[in-house]
Amino acid sequence: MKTDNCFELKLSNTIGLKDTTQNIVKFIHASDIHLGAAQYRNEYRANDFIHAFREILELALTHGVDFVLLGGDVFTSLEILPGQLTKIVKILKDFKEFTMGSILIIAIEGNHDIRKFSRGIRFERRGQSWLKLLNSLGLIVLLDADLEAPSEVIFPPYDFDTKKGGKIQIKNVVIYGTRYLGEKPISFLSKIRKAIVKNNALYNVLLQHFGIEGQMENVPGVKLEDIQHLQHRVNYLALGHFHKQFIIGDWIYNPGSSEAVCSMDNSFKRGVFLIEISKELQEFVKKAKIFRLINRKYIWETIQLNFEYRNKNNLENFIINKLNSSLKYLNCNINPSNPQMPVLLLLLKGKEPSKLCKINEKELRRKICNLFPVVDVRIYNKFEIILRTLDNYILA
Ligand SMILES: [Mn+2]
Repeated sequence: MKTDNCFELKLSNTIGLKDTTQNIVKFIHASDIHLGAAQYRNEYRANDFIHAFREILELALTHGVDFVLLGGDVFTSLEILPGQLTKIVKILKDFKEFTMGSILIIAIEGNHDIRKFSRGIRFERRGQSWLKLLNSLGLIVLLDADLEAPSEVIFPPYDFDTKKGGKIQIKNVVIYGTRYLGEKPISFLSKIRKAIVKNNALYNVLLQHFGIEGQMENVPGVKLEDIQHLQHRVNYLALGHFHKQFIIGDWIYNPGSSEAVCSMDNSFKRGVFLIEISKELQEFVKKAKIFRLINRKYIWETIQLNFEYRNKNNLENFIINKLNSSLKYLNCNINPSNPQMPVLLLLLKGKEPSKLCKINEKELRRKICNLFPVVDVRIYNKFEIILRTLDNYILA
């Protein structure tokens, strides 16, 4: 039979068998996929985010997991081009068809899923997201709590008819989730804690989109001491938000972004977690494995400008000649869709070119991409700061 199912084509021989007993539960925990990132700037880079998403689902298949958790920021904003969304829907449809709906993809909304800045107006209060669309199509399970309700009822079980709910049970694991709670989620956390049912026969997972203070330099987060109280009722706190991976106290897990959303992400440890929960002698035992995804390579090049360039052609020729020798080692025979073709981060240092030959970043980027096997270029300037003293002016 002919098929165009992307999972069947690639994985027909490597599917992991799901454990059918109630005693072993496996899941993938991923976050911050940022689908739609880079879409206006570079199509290959935009596709990298979709590839990372597909790779997560492939891991779910090869390891025979029971479900996949996505800790928010599945999309990078409300703006997504139709071609991108079509690819994402196809992947999710193929996955559902290939698994016959047996591996649920459980998600919450992150701050990016509801974000749009258009003419300076934030859009988030209107409550729309692409995750809501995917949920209404039956392609994912989107969890959210009714935080206005009394705490006993804020997490109704997910109903597959109305496609609404705040928790879902799979084997003996119960997953609770809420949308992004804003920059200060602490005010909601005690209500959430009260609403989570403690039952020693069940393993509780709480899916949230916030960071923990101190895990990323200069990025605000929730204080660890303010969430310790959750540990009495939550066995596994599944986070998203910070793009840098961290694990705290063997119960707080943040996988990091699946692709590098900005060049800084490239320096972070990131990936996904494969978690296995088994019940031995009435106790839950957790095993965690970390997977790195096949991401696009990044390379840095620094070029020193030794004098103040006044002619644009000379300046560009100098940069291109320098790159000609330093990028010689790159493989020219690969396709830009291959993640081995790198993104070039170009740092210009030394004397700032004269105002007459200001670098046109867009133009230089296009030239470099045409001449070298790099998929995209980012140009950074770190020119010397010249203090203009009275003497300078007199000499000039
Ligand atoms: Mn994010």
